[in-house]
Amino acid sequence: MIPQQARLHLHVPEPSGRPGHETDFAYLHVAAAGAVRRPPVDVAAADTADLAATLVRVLDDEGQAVGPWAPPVDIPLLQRGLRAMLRTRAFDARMQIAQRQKKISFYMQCLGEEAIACAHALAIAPGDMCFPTYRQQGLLLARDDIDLVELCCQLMSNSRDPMRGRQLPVMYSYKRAGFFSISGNLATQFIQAVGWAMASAIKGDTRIASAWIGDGSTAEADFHTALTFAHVYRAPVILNVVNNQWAISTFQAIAGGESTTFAGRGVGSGIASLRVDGNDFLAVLAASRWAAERARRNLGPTLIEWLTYRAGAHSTADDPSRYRPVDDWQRFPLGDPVERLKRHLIGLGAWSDAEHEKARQAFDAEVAAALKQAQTYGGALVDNHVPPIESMFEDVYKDMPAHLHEQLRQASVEWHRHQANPANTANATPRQEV
Ligand SMILES: Cc1ncc(C[n+]2csc(CCOP(=O)(O)OP(=O)(O)O)c2C)c(N)n1
Ligand SMILES: [Mg+2]
Repeated sequence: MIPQQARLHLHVPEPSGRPGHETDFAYLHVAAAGAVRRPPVDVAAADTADLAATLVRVLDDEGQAVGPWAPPVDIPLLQRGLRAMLRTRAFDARMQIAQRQKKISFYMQCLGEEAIACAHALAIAPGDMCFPTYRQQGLLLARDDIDLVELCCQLMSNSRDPMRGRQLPVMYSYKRAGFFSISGNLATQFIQAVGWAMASAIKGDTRIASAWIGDGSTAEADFHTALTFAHVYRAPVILNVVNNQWAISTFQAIAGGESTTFAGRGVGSGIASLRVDGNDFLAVLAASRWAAERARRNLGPTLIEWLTYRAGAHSTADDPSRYRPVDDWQRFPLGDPVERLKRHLIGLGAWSDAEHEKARQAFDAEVAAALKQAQTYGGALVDNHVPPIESMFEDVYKDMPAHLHEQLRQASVEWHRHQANPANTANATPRQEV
């Protein structure tokens, strides 16, 4: 006789908190600062299994740098890092307001995650190529050679938009700053980065790539394909997984972070991997340098899971109070990256509350002035002044093929009809969603 069997069922992960009931953050498995070993850069992938399951941290609760991952003290660099985070935060806050004021159609903040991109920017070298997501604006804002006016023009799709209105707002592209054009299709940039790194090695170059992806997007096949290629060819690439707990309204557990870690994916693919406190500027700096050195010394890829929290909404089209407690970020055990580095620098006697406030105000004024100037160049929502329709068809083929000529002709007729009488296409403002 066949024994009676249990009815089969599936497990559907759920977050431990929901609106109106507090999150239990015990699921994060946070280690103490300084507790995790720092292996030599030529460590075997399999020997990082424990590092992919724990959490590399440097700054303790008192703001002291402790343990083997603490980088050598470099006060000017840390001050630069803190300024970069403050600048990023000021830019985000102002652009969020600009969207609400209908000056720009769409925006995505990186509030709470600033340390990851800002510290990484200071750990890589000129010529290296980052393949970011829309939440690594800190890579640009940490630099002093990126014009904020140009960023604002991109957000406004106006006559000075370097992308000429062809990209969604926030989807910047800066070859000279090692910032690859952002893909709206999640995860595609992960394989592009590995391919770029492989090409760099094939050419016998010295430049490395840095790939970026969110927790949710690791569920895409491109993520796993990228890991296979990176592992097989020991591509000189840093594989960054930003685990900010959420993919719009979907909790990270549903992408596979519940019974294992995202860093664990790397070990399983034969890649040396770390799980790191992404709100700890010093830990991000140290781990990024470690991974960059491995890539530069032909020791192959490194996967780093950065643990952080998306403090703001996913985008201006999202309302997180519908799916998570409103005070979640205040209760997040890894705190605020800006406050933590500020405390550390004050402890070193290299910063003060007054300097902090002065820097904050200066960046706010810098951003406000940039936005104001950008507005003088028009914009899709400011004065309906957008790049000419012809620009949609340019820069694809050296010689435009006949079928595109025909499409351009048809589009031009429509365009000029609309320009003559915009009422024909009233409320044409597109709804942006990413
Ligand atoms: C292939 C693809 N699927 C879905 C989307 C819609 N979408 C945009 S962002 C996003 C969530 C991504 O979450 P995560 O990877 O965790 O990154 P985060 O936004 O948290 O930084 C989704 C589903 C998309 N842009 N591309
Ligand atoms: Mg996410």
